[in-house]
Amino acid sequence: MTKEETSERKKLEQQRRSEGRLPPGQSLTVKWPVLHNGEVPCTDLPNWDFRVDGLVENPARLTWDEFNRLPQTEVQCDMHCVTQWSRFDNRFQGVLFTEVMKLVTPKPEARFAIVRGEHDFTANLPLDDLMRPTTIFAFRHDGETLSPEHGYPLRLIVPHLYLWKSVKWVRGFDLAAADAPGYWEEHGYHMRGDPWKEQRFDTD
Ligand SMILES: Nc1nc2c(c(=O)[nH]1)N[C@H]1C(S)=C(S)[C@@H](COP(=O)(O)O)O[C@H]1N2
Ligand SMILES: [Mo]
Repeated sequence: MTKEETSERKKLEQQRRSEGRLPPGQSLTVKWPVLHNGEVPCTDLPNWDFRVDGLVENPARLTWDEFNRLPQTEVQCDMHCVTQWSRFDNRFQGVLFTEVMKLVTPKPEARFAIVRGEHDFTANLPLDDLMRPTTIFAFRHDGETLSPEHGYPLRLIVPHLYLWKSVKWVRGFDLAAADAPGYWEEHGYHMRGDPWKEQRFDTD
């Protein structure tokens, strides 16, 4: 980064901080870093499916074409990563979580979800967090198809929680009555992960 870029970034960071948009312990990034465990999967769309299972009256399975036919919208949001970067004003295009929930009838005791990605990656989230109107299954970022390393063909985005909850290469979710740790939560990360409360590790 040049000196000018650094001072420009610092200025923007100060501005976001004063607007109350930069959570504690975070700094601003303009680039979009890539972080995940394991290899970027190679997706075969004809064999791709999206499943909703667990505590639902009627489990759902959608093919790629069926998922694409669900109503789509755009969410503008900031992203906060536990590795201390925040990226502002992202536009994600896709299907809201609430839209997918219209396809199933959750049982009354369903309060949590385990979201599943390729290679058995999972993240646990309270259903209330997923039901926010900004939680989206995204196909595109800023109008462009998601790149493979950011989650192509489909990625969950939960803007108000740390980004490890935003499962890349997402393939579905299971509803549950009790909270159970997902992949990073098994490795010491927080069960909820609210950046405004700095819920980084299970000890926070
Ligand atoms: N399927 C899957 N999704 C994942 C991960 C992963 O290992 N596998 N890592 C998470 C973590 S720890 C982070 S910080 C974000 C990073 O997203 P980015 O690479 O698009 O910045 O993806 C999250 N989603
Ligand atoms: Mo992460």
